[in-house]
Amino acid sequence: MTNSIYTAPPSVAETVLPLFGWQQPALSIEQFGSGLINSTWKITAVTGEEFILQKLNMQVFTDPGSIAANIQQIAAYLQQHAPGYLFAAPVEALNGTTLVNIEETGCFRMFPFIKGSVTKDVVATAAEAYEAALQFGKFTHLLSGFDAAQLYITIPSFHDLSLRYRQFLQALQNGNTARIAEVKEQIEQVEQRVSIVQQFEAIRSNPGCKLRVTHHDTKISNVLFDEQGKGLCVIDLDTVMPGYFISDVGDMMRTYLSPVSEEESDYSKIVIRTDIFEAIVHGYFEQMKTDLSAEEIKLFVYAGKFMIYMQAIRFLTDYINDDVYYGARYPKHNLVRAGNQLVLLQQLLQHEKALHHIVEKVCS
Ligand code: GN1
Ligand code: MG
Repeated sequence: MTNSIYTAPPSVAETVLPLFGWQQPALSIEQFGSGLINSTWKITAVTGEEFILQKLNMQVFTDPGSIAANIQQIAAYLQQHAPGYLFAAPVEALNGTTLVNIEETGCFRMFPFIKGSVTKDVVATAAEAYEAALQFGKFTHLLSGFDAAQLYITIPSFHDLSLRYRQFLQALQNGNTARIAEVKEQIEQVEQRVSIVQQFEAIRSNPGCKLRVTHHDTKISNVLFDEQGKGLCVIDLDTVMPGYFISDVGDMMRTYLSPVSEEESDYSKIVIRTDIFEAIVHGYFEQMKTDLSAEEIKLFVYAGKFMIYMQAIRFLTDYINDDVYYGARYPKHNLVRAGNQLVLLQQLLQHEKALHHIVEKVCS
């Protein structure tokens, strides 16, 4: 369930629905999904039709119009070049746009709920990981002829690890001093692994590493499945921007490899499932193998280090900054999340060699 400190009560939805032409109140409004940033509801109309309503977090997405414009460009490209691809386009409001901005309430948009589609919160099987990786690979692959530079940057420097590291150092200067003293050990662990930032810098200046249309939030709940478990498409396109493949592959590794999520406080449950890793490699390569350069393929395992390390830094920085970004449902929430990611990183590093062998095996 969402913890979101930004969650608005369903009555807000009732103010919004008339702006989308609804003449009768919804039959039901339920909170939906587990995102940390936006608020999401599933809404059933009196006709029985179902929709997803979302309130955008405008502290994070300061220019929602840029998201709508990106979605529109992508939808138009896919309609022309991949007409069979299922694309969950947003619904038009009465004012002709896909976003309604209600002063002092927020910015809302709506999507039709795709009938028969199923979402998952955790990766239970290798088959699910394969399907999801194939869908994220397919998304980037289908858009390989689209000029990524045309996309608006919806969150500047979103996956810029060097910037995240600088923000962490800044928090050590200006953050909550009691918390800084409390997390000394975690700070040391982050500092010890700074070579992950240096490797990112090398990637940025390597012409063999290409900027492509990248999803930037490849958790399993952003894939729609059919009732037989086949992947249908990806959703949540708010952070689709030019990026490196390590963002998408890395976030799959971060969120699929362990059977428990970043919320788990019993760190002994954090383990690396190598069969799930192999499935990610198979699924992603199914679509992307010929798009990636030999240099990029060598970075497949680094992708996981990159994303897990960045998420550990982001949670730890937020803890030091009194939880201003992610919010917290209990006092040490972001510290628990940061510690979880640091353990996950340690586990990944222990499996590094074995994971490289899997990539080589799948490639040959
Ligand atoms: C946020 O809102 P959600 O859960 O989809 C965050 C991601 C993090 C994730 C960690 C815009 O995503 O980058 O990986 O939390 N999105 C933004 O759970 O900051
Ligand atoms: Mg998201």
